[in-house]
Amino acid sequence: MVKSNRILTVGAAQLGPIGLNESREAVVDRLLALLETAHDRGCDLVVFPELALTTFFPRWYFQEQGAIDRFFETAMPGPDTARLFERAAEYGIGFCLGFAELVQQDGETMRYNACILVDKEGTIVGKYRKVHLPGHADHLPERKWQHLEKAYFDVGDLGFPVWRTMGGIMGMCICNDRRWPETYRMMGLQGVEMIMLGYNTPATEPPWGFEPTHLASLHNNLSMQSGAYQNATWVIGVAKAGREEGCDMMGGTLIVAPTGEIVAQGRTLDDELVVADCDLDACNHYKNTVFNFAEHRQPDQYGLITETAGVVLPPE
Ligand code: CDV
Repeated sequence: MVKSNRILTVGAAQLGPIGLNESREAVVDRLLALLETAHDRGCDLVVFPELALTTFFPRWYFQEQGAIDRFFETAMPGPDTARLFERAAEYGIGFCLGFAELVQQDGETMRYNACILVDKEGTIVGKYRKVHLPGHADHLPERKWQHLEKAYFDVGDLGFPVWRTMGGIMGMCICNDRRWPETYRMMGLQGVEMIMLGYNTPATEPPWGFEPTHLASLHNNLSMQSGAYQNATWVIGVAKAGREEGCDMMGGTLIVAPTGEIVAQGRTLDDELVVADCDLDACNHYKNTVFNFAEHRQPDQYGLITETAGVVLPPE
């Protein structure tokens, strides 16, 4: 058998809690420590979680825009993140980083829950802005924790692109996006071979109401394993975990193979690097057989799919 030369050693860089007032400098120190471990373990690529530079700030209601904007980056790399880019390039490690992005577009200030893909030379090759923003737009004082993503972020405007880099076809999404089959399918239809995603998921109190801890973990795995299998792609899912300012965040960082199997998994609720050798050629088997889209998909027969976002019930 010919050995694949498309093996990427991937480090899923789970983060433990980040305090509300933890400085960017302190957080970047933690990212650099994980990068150092990734270097020692021979990683080609490191994936950091959603909003990896700050606490998960949408859990608080802030009235002043300035109190919200302090969590956003206006440049990438910026003053705090430049050393991450430099060290990663020195090591020849690519990375995916989630952060809050503040940008001027057509004379308007826009705020996105974003992530970037940086190649082994330190160049940003891709950007994704979160499309499926969960939670609510209004302050809900009866809730212990807010989930104000709909208030603090604009809906992502970049779709679900993929990029040819690091020897493969790479894509990204963020947290709640992982629960939606459309996310994976949009990238699957572009031949994606590795989807990188970070998440901040409460262990028991999502915005849709109380759930036993085992369901948070079941739905996390179920979504990523089915997305991987049905699109014959690797999925790297990376948690921000642990008790963050009193809110318990689930861990469960996963590396999922195109078979849908979990090949590596986080064991802690803290900073932890989960490593696996991911053979991009392992995508080929299912892409060429059961999920050969060109041969087996039947878009003409998918008549129930409509242009509206919601459900269209059949006539009574
Ligand atoms: N940050 C997220 O997008 N969190 C959502 C829920 C729990 C609000 C998630 O789907 O995990």
